[in-house]
Amino acid sequence: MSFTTISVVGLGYIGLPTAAAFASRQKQVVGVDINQHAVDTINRGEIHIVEPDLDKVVKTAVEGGFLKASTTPVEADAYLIAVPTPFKGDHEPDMAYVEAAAKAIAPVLKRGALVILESTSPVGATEQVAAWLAESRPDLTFPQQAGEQADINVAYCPERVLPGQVMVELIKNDRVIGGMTPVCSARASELYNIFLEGECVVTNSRTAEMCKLTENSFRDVNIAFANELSLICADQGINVWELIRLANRHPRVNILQPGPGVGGHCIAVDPWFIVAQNPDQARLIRTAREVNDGKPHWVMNQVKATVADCLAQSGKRASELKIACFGLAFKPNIDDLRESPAMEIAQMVAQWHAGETLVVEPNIHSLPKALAGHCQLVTIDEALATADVLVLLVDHSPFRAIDGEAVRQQYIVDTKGVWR
Ligand code: SAJ
Repeated sequence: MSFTTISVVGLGYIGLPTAAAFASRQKQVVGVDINQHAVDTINRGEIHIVEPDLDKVVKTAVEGGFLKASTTPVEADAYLIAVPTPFKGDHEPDMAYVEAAAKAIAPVLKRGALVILESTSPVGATEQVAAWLAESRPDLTFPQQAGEQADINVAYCPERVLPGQVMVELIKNDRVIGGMTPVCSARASELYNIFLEGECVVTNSRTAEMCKLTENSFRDVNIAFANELSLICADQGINVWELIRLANRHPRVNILQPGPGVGGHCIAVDPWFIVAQNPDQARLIRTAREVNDGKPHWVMNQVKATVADCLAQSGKRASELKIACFGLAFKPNIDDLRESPAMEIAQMVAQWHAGETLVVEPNIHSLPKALAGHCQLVTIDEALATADVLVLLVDHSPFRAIDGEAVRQQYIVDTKGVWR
């Protein structure tokens, strides 16, 4: 059976671009979300998240009648579940949204449908989804009961797109397809081939689940190595950026860049899923998380030491001193402040500092609640003209473009090596 109607459950950073990609290939797509505001916004042909080029694709799809949003699931040939999987206080994965999504689509499932889990999940989550569906629909058969003959096919296919480049990577990246049976994988590949230019690489659901967690843990461990080097180099009086540049001239060395810590909703979260399931084996992965999570506190100590130097040299009182934090986003050239180490550091600075804390963030128009009232949002020029201490937290392009001559301050904490 080919796919005419497709339903995407969860219209966030992954679900909405995916729904729009299918709709742009003239499939009838219904996006489902519990957020009424998101549903209304999309049905007006607008978007509620920031991602380059997504607005145009959604507008065309909605105006063409191929994409609509709803708060209630409808019957479809294929379902993609793309809801959040955060972790709980103890770093255990929280599967409540996935469970709710599975239980919401179960009543409208029809024989022959394909269900795909895309959300980053612990190993075994796809089998769990199939179990929840089977529990709600004893009238249908599922792969764990009927194998290749099942009425409903179930697969895990992780998204791997980079925020800021979603519309390109969604189409071009290869896709890992983890069906519960070979038939499930074949049908899932057929579905993605509707818009995919990359290749569908087939495996089973547990390997596909682990593959997604592995990719982000690989990056986390490698960033932790760079962050650990930055601590060691600070103690040894060595410029870590020069060191990494030199080491990377070796043909088999490719060290990533240190920074204020690791942010975003993926790399700082996903490794914990492996740790939670394998606490005794995942020692390196756990330590990497701890190294990266500890970095903002180390940066804060650098700020305190730099301010102490500035006070001693200038003879000013702390209340007379202005500290300017450059950048709040979780990585360069985006406006996303969620899970951002730069935000965490700016908050620590504002709470600790007796004088004024300035913030420069060219990608936002007003300060988030956590900082409003404690800091002032200013332009690059204002900060450079009035601040005593500069703290560079994100390497946004406009910060990189600042002429070295314009930086007259000698008290600088530069977490990205921009003003070295
Ligand atoms: N970072 C460093 N040093 C580096 C590279 C990154 O400190 O050398 C920091 C960034 O500043 C940021 C964090 O790491 O705070 C994460 O940024 P990122 O650009 O590495 O990744 P994300 O979170 O935007 O997207 C990742 C991607 N995963 C990989 O590259 C393995 C993306 O492909 C995934 O789809 C996404 O996670 C996800 O949704 O899982």
